[in-house]
Amino acid sequence: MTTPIYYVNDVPHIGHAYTTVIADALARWHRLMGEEVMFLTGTDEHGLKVERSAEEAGRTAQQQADLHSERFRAAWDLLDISYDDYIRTTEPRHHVAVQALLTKIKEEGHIYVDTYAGHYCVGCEAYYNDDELGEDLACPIHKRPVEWLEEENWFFRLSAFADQLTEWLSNDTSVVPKGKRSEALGIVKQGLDDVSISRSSLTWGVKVPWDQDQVFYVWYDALINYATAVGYGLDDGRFNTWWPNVHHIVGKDILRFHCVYWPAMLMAAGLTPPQQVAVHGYLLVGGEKMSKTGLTQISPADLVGDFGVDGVRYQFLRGQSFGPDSDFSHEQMVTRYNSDLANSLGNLLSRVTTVVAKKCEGAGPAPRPDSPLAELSAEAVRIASQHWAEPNPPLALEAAINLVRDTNAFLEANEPWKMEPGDDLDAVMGDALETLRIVSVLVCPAIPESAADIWTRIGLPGRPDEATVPADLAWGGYPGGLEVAKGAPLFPRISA
Ligand code: ME8
Repeated sequence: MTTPIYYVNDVPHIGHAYTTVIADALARWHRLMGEEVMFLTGTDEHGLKVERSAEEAGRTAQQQADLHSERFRAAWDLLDISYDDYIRTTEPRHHVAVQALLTKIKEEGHIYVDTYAGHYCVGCEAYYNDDELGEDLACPIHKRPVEWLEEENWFFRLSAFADQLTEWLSNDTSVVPKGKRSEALGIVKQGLDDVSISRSSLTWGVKVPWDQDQVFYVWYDALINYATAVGYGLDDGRFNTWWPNVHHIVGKDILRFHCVYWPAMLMAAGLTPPQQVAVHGYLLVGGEKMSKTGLTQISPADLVGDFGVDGVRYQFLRGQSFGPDSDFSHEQMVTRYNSDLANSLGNLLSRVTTVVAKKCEGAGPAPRPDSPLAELSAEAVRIASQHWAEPNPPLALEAAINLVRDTNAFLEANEPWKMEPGDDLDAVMGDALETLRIVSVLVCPAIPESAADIWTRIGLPGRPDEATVPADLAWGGYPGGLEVAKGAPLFPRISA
């Protein structure tokens, strides 16, 4: 499971955090499923953009990379990102892999030398055709004029892979959601030009092993990070145990690189393309894409101060649809937090723990095998599991929160707070405790610490992320007789 590797020309913002939290939740879901997961993130440290930003800041490129790479890592540590490896493209292992993979592609006859001239956007680190540019030759993403670049470069014969790419893209799990797969197919159908993969005007990069005057163009170095991290060029045995079972999570701005160039490079090297590329839309702030070069920067740490780590994670996973662009605002975050976390999940936990303390002497009763909640729970598990796997986190979480709402409605209908021991009190409370147990597992990829807190408060040993799915999601797992603790509100309401 991978995130893009982020450029070290600036600090992490919530657009990066959005992708990283999604990838983290998916990695956690696959671990729950008992799969062996290697979750990779890191930083993209070469190229003109990084070199220039270092110059502007009065640092060497390496100093710039060291500083910002650590800032990304700190942001991910703050957001409870469970990465197994943090790759930096300036590491020796990565230089080895890039040189090995591109040498292999050259040996296969897919790399040649030619002269390149074209309009280049340093912000995107990409060439554009004239018809892709706006007025005054402005980059469509950065809205700033592009530059003219002309030099002798090494080229990758991308044009030779149109048929193989079309075949790969006709498999409906290769790129998801569907609209993004159609977009990738459209790019291939429009016709593919060969691409320049090296630069002679730059020194901050991985050296072309057969031409000491050139470094690889940053994108052809960056993409290979995914292979580096599982041992390409250094440990074939390890590489072969992981490849091609790779799931990339990326934003739509880099669809072309991940759904066309990267699979073609792999094919050219005789390797299998990725199992899946999942492409999401942009978070928009005030209708504008938030980016490091835009004005609307919001740091993840600011939001954590207001909503807590899990509050922020939940918003990224539940508040935005997966695929289309969507608006992001503080107001919307408050509304979502209060309705799903404070008023639904937090409220359910508080009601259950209060009644068990008052009326069951603090010991949680066991659920009924034929509870009216059993079927609702099975349905929620089925829907959530399907959407976690798709991946579509907002729909997975919607199913889990719907089960919470149903359980709250069940309590309101039964009013256990008015019951006396001997009534159906134990049965009702046992049923509600069981849905809390099941919901903790369903939501733990999204809000791991809060889910663990619920788990502990209802007396269960260990943590929900140690559960085995689907076995532990079957109705009836809450054993009864456990000590239930009433604590402080799990998600205190936030005023707008
Ligand atoms: O492109 N909404 O790095 P980058 C949602 N180094 N996601 C956003 C976003 C927004 N407004 N803004 C950024 C690069 N992102 C290359 C990648 S991979 C081999 C090399 C996220 O630092 C989204 O995932 O510009 C996007 O694809 C990524 O940040 C771009 O990060």
